Amino acid sequence: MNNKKEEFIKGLYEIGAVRFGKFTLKSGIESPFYLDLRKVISYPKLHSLMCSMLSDYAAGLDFDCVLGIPYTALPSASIIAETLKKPLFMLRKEVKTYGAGGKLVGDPDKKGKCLIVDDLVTTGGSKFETADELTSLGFGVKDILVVVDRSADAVNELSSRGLVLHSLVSLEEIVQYLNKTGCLDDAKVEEIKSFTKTLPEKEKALKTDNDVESNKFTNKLLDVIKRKKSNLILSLDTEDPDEFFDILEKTSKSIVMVKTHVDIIRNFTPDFLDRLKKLAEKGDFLIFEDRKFADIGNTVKHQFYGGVYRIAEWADCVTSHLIAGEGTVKGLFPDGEASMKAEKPQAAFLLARMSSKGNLITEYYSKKVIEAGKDNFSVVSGYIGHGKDVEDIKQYKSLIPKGQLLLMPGVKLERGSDNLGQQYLTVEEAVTGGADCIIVGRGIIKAEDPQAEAEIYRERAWNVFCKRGM
Ligand code: 5BU
Repeated sequence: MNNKKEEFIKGLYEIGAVRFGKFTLKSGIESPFYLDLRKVISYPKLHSLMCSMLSDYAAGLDFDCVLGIPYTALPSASIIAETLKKPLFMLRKEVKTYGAGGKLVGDPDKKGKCLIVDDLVTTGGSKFETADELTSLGFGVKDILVVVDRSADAVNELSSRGLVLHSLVSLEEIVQYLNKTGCLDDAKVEEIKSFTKTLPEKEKALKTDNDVESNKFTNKLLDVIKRKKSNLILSLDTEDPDEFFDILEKTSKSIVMVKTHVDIIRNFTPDFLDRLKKLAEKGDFLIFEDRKFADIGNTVKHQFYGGVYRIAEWADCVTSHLIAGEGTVKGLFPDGEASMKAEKPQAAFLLARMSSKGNLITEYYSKKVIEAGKDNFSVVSGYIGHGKDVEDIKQYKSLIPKGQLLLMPGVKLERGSDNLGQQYLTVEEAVTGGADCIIVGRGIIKAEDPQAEAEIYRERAWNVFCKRGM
């Protein structure tokens, strides 16, 4: 260990940024040590030593700009940027509701490969979040530089998602040095060692305990998502049955569901449904009829089970408004939970927000839909939603109960709109914000090669989804 490192560890110990005893972590796990670097900025000599070590390390990395994760790392990031003459950026913690721009502070024209700086790494969670946000804003992200790596396995966790973690000192080095200098006895060193060894298991157990329940249809859909490594729902909006099957056959490998508007199909015959069902089985995808039910329960019941289309006989799930109240969902699934016990579980997705410009849905209405969906958890698998930007979607997603899903239409590779009010977010914005599946229509079916295009959408959504986690 070099002198600078030893001096730095000694400094951390002296100001009480490293302590030993019994501490309860945020996760509820009891830890034999405590690390808190927030104090360092109040000790100019120690802070300047830390920043010079960070700048020396960063000088060996390849990056165009620097960003510190708020708040502790903001002063160090600005000193690194100043020392190495690189542009500095910040991401606001809070959402700005007025004026121009979103969460990014800095000149967007200066963005490039960004070095993320932070004080500690514990699980890597906040680093993934920041990396995703920066990527969705058009930055390149590879290197993350932290002062102390106190994690069990963050280097590998991060590298499995394409990120490289660098740290000035590890917990092991801190313990080693303090043991050598007589600040820490051997018994305590052993206690810390065995604590860090068993930490990943403890964290995993905690995660499993908290695993959320979903209804039977949601579980079925999640299984297809995992099996096919896809979050793509194809919206096959064509009137021509031949074109419908031609595109569906070509794209079936890449999708988890096909979304139909069965009432737009020309020459609709029972034959159409036979072909569709067979193809769904062969291609391992589900059928999603975007019927947008909206009437009183009794009428909806006839519309779902009867008429020409007999939707209940072939659709795995459907969309529904809630403008007429919960009666609509009761009309769709009069047996409530019992309908999930059927061999083929079926469910509804409620329209809590829409993608079209000027739609009349208010925040109040949207919240009420989610509340009612929560009360009908056994037959409501989630919601259709959209948003202005990543932050807006994140806020909306936070209202959705765990175990229910957010499906998002109005998605393309680039932002934009059509001339009838449809508004498009990018795949990255949708999934980073919290969409569990994206619904794509014209982006794929009007492409020159729908098969290749579907694969592009699948891959882009899946990559972000894996980085983000459920
Ligand atoms: P597009 O071609 O990707 O724009 O098609 C989007 C599909 O999603 C289309 O079938 C719409 O009916 C559907 N949709 C939507 O675009 N926006 C919404 O808010 C809802 C459904 Br709900």
